[in-house]
Amino acid sequence: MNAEGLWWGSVVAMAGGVCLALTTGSAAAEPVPTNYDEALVRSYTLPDLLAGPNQTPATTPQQWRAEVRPHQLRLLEQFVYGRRPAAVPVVAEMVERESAFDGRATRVQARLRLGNRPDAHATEVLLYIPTSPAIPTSPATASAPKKFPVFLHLNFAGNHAESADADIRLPLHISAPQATPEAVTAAEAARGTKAVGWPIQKILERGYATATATSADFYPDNKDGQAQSVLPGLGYADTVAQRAADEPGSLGAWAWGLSRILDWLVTLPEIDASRVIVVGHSRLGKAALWAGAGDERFAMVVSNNSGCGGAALERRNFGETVAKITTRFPHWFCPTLATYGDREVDLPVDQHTLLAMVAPRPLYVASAVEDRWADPRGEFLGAVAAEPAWKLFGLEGLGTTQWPPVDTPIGRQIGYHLRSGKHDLLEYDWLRFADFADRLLPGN
Ligand code: GTR
Repeated sequence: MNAEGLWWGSVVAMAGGVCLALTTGSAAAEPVPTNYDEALVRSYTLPDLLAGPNQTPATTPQQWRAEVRPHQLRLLEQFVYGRRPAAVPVVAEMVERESAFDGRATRVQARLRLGNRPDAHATEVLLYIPTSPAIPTSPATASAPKKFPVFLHLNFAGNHAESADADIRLPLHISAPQATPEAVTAAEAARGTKAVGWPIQKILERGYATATATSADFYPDNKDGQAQSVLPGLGYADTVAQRAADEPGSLGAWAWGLSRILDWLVTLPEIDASRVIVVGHSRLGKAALWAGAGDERFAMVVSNNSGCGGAALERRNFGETVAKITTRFPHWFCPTLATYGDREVDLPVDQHTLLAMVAPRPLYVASAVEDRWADPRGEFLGAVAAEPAWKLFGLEGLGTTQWPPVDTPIGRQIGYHLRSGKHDLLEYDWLRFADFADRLLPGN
């Protein structure tokens, strides 16, 4: 991806190195080159993620839960992601339930109306559930279906793009009456184009159900998407520009949507409500982390290449920065974050704070060695810095401060791998998530 830069304002040389003080200048200035040199990463001190509202650090899980975690979560709302919208009733319509993959799975397509109003927003979820063992283990269990853990992720381009299966329904905004014939034709042409990022049968073979919905059902990913998003109906502004400083944007809407899908998943007899794992890639990895931070019903949280505003520490001036991301994507975060574009060091949080909101649940952070824009070392260091939250519970996080070799998964309660290759979500990643979940979320 081409990184649009910030405009040169000034460069301030400081003792011990060069600290690039980037300020937004006139449009005439040249874009600031993105820093990919570790030697230019400024030294920084991270905010104490154990500090409560009175700055006294938590020393017990009880203090964490009662005071510190709520305080840190409020800071993340106020300075980064915006207030978390309230839940609404989810009204589910089972559109289709069919056998799939030669009987090895059941495919479910369900339409979830997000609220009681007939004209409320809706999303369509595509879910695959492994077929229960043919022979019940005992008469007692013969009637009760096996309950499966489930991976849940939002997708970029529609459920139909995630698999070549011709029976997968087009996104709601494409199947709507106002959709143009060209849009329908384009959507049909997109069938299966993202399938490499969702190895459904491999996930099913590992004993996991797997579900997805398109992020556009909650917030179309563009700076003018607010009006068509779920946010106005939840009491927020109609446009990005009209938002109050701590109002959510698309990341808040996507995280909210993941929780609404969770509301439905846990009602299904074949799904183990105690083992719903939220997964996200890149911008949707930022959303998955924020969903897992705000909704502790998610048993495990997985960030894949989430980068800036995801797992990567913002105080590092490496790859994408707060100024760059809030300039290119003004609709993603709350407006306040953009005011810290050149002064991340003044934020009362950093991304280790976000990761720590998952504690003591299992957290998996995945990087890719060629994904420099996302700052893979910064994602690893975010996980290292989040460990004190797990330590409060007597648990180890990564268990090391050594960045591992490529393709060498590590970690205890926090898992991590640095995959060879580029910014992507691949079968290798999914199978490491399953390995980690096998260990951390063993079934009954
Ligand atoms: C980039 C953005 C990244 C990441 C990525 C993605 O344009 O700068 O933060 O979110 O998109 O979502 O693929």
